Amino acid sequence: MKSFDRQDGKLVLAHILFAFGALLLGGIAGMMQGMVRGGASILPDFIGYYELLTAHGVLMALIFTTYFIVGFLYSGVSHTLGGKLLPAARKLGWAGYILMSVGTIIGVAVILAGQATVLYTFYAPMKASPWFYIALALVVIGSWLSGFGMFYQYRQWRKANTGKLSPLFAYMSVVTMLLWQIATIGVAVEVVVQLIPWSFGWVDTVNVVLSRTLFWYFGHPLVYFWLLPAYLCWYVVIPKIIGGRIFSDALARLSFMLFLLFSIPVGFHHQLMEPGISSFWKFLQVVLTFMVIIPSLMTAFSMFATFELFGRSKGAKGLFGWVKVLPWKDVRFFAPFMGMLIFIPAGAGGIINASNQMNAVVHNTLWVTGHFHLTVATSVALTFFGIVYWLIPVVTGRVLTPRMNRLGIIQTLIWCVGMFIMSGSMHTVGLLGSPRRTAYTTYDDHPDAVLWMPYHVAMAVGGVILFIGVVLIISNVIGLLRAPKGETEYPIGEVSESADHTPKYLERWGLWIGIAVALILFAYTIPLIDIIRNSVNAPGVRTW
Ligand code: HAS
Repeated sequence: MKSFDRQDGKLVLAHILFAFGALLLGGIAGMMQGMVRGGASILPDFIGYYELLTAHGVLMALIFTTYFIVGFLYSGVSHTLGGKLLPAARKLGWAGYILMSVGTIIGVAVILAGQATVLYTFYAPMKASPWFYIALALVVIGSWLSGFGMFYQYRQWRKANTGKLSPLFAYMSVVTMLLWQIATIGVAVEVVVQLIPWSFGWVDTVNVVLSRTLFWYFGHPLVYFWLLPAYLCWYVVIPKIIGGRIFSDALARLSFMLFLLFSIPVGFHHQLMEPGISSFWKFLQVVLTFMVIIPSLMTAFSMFATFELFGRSKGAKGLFGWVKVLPWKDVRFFAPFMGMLIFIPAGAGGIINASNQMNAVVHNTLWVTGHFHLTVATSVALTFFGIVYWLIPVVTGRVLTPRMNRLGIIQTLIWCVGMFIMSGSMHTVGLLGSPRRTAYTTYDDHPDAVLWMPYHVAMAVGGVILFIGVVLIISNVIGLLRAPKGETEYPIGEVSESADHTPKYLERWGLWIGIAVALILFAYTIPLIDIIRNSVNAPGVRTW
């Protein structure tokens, strides 16, 4: 077993540790805001509910995820594409890390100074300090550099290995970063062309519908940028951990390519209830939204097949006999598995959101908050937690001890219980009409609002349990850094012998990028022309 390159290990570890630092700060903010919403007045004078909500959203949804993903993908790119990053790829990785970190520090400082209480979607016409937008731009540019580093390594590998199929991990990393690069163009244009000049006062007003459309052009693929690294782990790593095989390399690659095609031209499903976009284009993007469900269904099928084939090879009988032979006591499997299991109701919630009539019931209610806590904060986060139990040992030359493994299982269970209570209450009270993005209020004791209160208390209880989960995962990360020295294998699964071979066209990037761009142009050109022509401009407001 070849040990992980030390220099590359430092780059990966720097990203992972930054991610968990953000998780801790974001977790503190989350617990406090949950308690406030549940009716406890615990906030000191110098910080408000919405500042905390902004810090929570930015740190958890944007910073924790991006750092973790870049670190994780770099690890696999280094391991599978030659066992070592090329100097240029490593330099780009560090340059990206530094830019993102400068951006994060400025952004968090501006939020805590009360100059950017605009929540993580920073909807105009709420206007933050220009430094908030500049900070975001730095984070995005930093992540681009990291993506370029991975593309460079992949390109050089392919030049040196003409005709060979690239490793699945690297292929999936390239798709994920490509999706990110194409998606972030939207938010970059919004921030650079609209928000920075407006927040500096160089222009008086902002086109609100345009800014939200550019945001959601980015905002929906953003959720798949979170999801794809989790899927990567399910497809590539989990088969190895359970001792099975990847069901089909071709299916795995095709599902990732379908995400590249269909995850971007669908942003309007976040704007179904907004004026200024014609119903035809909303309808079209909802159809494309239903297309993007297909690769998730393919992933579910593939995972079931991997588990079942493994179970049968161990002599499991009956329809679900294979369930019994899965390695339930191994946290590297258990945490991501719980993520998969919970993704079944989480994904079903997404399908509900995407349907226009049902969106009218749930939009802007706590149901949506419940939805994204199940998807990103459970399915994705639990998978990321499961990854650290082998990734930190791999890059630091250590081994996972049985005690750490047990603590990991306990952490996973605590997370699931906390999320069940919190997200379950959010879904239910959302259906009763309780709005999202609001601090504690009983609306002058309106009978409907009074009915919501027990659920808000339950949300606070779930939030406190989740915070215990945050503390435990942080202490587990520290424990892993101090684990006994030794060699841990980087778990990369092998493809099942019975799988069909992978067609070469899946690696014809020009073709796939071309189709993706064509779909984007088709779904967005005319609506954008309409939005610019009939622009609804507004001056900035500070609601805090
Ligand atoms: Fe969503 C809002 C639609 C998936 C995150 N979503 C959000 C927001 C976030 C978010 C953050 O159409 C709020 C944004 C904001 O602040 O306003 N979402 C969907 C759809 C899907 C979906 C159709 N969302 C996600 C994922 C997220 C995420 C993934 C993060 C990672 N979402 C919406 C819509 C809205 C929305 C509307 C706007 C709502 C509004 O009005 O504001 C689909 O991609 C879901 C497909 C998934 C499945 C599940 C497949 C199951 C699998 C597990 C297999 C299990 C196994 C284990 C193998 C069909 C793969 C089983 C083993 C056994 C033993 C049983």
